[in-house]
Amino acid sequence: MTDSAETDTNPPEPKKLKVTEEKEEEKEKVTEEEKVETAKMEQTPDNEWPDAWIMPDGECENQKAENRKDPNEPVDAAAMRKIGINYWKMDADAYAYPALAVPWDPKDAVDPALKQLRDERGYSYADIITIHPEKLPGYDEKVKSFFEEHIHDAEEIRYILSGSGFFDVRNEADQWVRIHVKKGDLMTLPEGIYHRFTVDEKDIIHAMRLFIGQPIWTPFNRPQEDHPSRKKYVTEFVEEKKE
Ligand code: KMT
Repeated sequence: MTDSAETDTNPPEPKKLKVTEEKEEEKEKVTEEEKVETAKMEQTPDNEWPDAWIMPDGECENQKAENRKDPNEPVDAAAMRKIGINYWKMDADAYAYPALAVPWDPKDAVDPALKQLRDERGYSYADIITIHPEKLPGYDEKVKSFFEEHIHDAEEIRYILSGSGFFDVRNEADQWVRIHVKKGDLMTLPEGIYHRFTVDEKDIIHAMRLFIGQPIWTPFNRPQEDHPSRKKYVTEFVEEKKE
């Protein structure tokens, strides 16, 4: 028997085997860690999405009131997702934010969940707004203009730090869906969706507004059927989702 044959048939030394096993374990551990790092931040389970309902047809007398139908017609998370809404419940109690900061660099985010969303979705700008008669110059005109039906040529991202308000979005049947946002709600509206915003009767909301790149706040008031962002929205969420 040659030396090499002897080596081939000999069982591997226990020490070496242990080293190999440890390496394998290490490899598995790294892969698991990598998986955690690359896992996308899951949206919040359906039963924790904000309360939403169909509004009655026609103008509303008081935009800050709930404006529900009688009987109420609730809108669930699946229906909101279908028209392009994304939603994450955040921990707004654990971190403090100023009442007003323009701009606020999302690189300064200390909340790991906010950091993850920022990195995954490319948010590179943020500011903080407080809508309240004593905190927002030109409050009355601003509240009126937020409530004009409009679209944007970019995603709208709002993280509610405190207070509450209503985002109204048009569904595929062109009805108003009223979404009651509150502290901890981080919601995105897709580019091109018809929408509007109002504070509720508590008259105060404190929110972070995030943006990919330089912010463009320009609202394009309805009708905007020929606007490229509207066309994109209709193709993606109205025509494709028709059953
Ligand atoms: C805006 O563009 O400033 C708004 O959407 C106002 C509402 S922020 C909760």
